[in-house]
Amino acid sequence: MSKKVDWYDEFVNMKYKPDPEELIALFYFEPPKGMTKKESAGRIASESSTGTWTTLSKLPPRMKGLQATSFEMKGNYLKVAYPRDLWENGNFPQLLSGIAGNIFGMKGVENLRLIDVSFPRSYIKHFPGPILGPSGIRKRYKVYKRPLTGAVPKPKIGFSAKEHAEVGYETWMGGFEFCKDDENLSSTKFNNFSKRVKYLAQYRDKAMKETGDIKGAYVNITAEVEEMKKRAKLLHDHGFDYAMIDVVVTGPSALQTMREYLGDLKMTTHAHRAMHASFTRNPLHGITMQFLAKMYRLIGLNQLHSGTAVGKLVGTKPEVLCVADTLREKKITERKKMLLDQDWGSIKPAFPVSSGGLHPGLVPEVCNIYGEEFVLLVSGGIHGHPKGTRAGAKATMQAIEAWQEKVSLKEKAKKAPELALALEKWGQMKPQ
Ligand code: RUB
Ligand code: CA
Repeated sequence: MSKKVDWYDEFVNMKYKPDPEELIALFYFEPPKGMTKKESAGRIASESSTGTWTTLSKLPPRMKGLQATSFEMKGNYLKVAYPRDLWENGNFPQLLSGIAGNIFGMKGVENLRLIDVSFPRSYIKHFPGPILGPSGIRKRYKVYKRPLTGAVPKPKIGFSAKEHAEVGYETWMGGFEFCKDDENLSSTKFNNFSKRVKYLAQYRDKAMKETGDIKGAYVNITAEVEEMKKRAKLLHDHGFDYAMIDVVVTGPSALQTMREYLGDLKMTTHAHRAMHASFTRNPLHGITMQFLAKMYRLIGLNQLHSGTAVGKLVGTKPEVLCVADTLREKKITERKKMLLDQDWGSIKPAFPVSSGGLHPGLVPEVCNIYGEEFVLLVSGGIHGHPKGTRAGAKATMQAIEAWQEKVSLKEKAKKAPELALALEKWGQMKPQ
């Protein structure tokens, strides 16, 4: 009889009852041809914790207690329990290197998707979470009982700093709270970051004076970390309380550093998720958006793009709600195949942000999905208004009012000429 060469079977135990202190991960997985699910499940738990591909001559007794265990399999859904001691306090990159690391590249899986992780309090408490929850942000901006509103000057890149701020001014004057940079705008030859901040501050002050409302901006500081700090400081010096970061491309290590730095300045963050779809979009392989949302809330970002369900980018309504609720709720109860139980303890909530292909005709649908607790971004859908940006923003605010007043857009448009023009152009179209 041949000798046992691997010990993957020691990482599977369907009778195992996890300890409340363990981290529980939910995966979707498919074994490759010729391998059983159990063999594949053993490889997932092994490679993401203490294992290697073959039996070893030396195993100190401690090892047994650090092994992960695949303990529940329902169809292609697998739960794995990870001992708390495997994980360093407050080090999110380390966690990713385990539960979202080598396992995605193993020949022992045909497909693998990390859906969610349930964290014990003892893990969560080493992360700061957002410095302010939505209620704190609402207080700063004095906006209640409706979504906060913002727009990106479009085209998304190409304006000079001054032109950009002028579009921001029109956006603010139309009733929106925020002018937002786009994800690929940082500091370019034609639109220098410092100049943009200077002009935005001037136009913001003018708009505040003329409207009597509080106005802000999500200016994109995305760069190398030390540069991001300088840009955040410049924003702070010009009276801005938000910094925007492209959070997927900069990564959790940079974000943890920036959370500390921005927190000292009492600044909040707007998190753009550009690049997420390269690994969240495939339903069979990769990482879900709700897991990313969980990571960003723990690290302490204040608001995160979470989809529209009706706009130009992929994402179904249940997916959008998984992300929104992960950001907003204090406690989550298991949602089959989508979310695990999670108690957030004292970690504050964050705002979901709905953006991408929206226009006034879609506002009630988006508000029906999210309720009032979110940030609504309408960009092309205001600048493309037949009468321009300011009228487009007004039309969007009128659509929000219609939703609050529970009247149809058509009814509202009778007394709202900007909304009437927007509906004439776009109706309820869903852009692609
Ligand atoms: C929106 C836009 C945002 C995307 C991001 O512009 O450019 O970057 O919404 O997508 P517009 P998501 O309103 O003109 O479509 O929010 O899904 O990450
Ligand atoms: Ca964009």
